[in-house]
Amino acid sequence: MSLTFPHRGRTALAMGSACALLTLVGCSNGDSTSPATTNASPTATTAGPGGTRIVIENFTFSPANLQVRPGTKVTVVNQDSDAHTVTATEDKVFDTGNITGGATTTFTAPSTPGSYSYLCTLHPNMKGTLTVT
Ligand SMILES: [Cu+2]
Repeated sequence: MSLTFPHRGRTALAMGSACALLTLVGCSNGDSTSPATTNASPTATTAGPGGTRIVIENFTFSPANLQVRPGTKVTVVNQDSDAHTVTATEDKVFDTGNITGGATTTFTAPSTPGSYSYLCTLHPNMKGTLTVT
């Protein structure tokens, strides 16, 4: 049974170094978390062109004049409780149809540059302009 004593000694040493290693690993993990969080910001900025949107609130389109690139997907958020539409005045080159209160929809901007006025067919006094450049 003479082996018992040296074995206990080694175990105590191994545990000591294991604790030191865990501390080091814990520190480096904490550092690597920060750059990952920073990377999320450029991704959100890249989504900008796709994040183009018109908000309808209090029977008003906002912004009243939205500039987009040809073929951009435009999101329309209806924050009113009434239904609204975003309908191009000329030839209905784009038309969301009825957007029920609180709903969100999308339409694709024309591929030809120009200034497109639109209105809400349910409330024709609601007007806006989509400028494609
Ligand atoms: Cu309306």
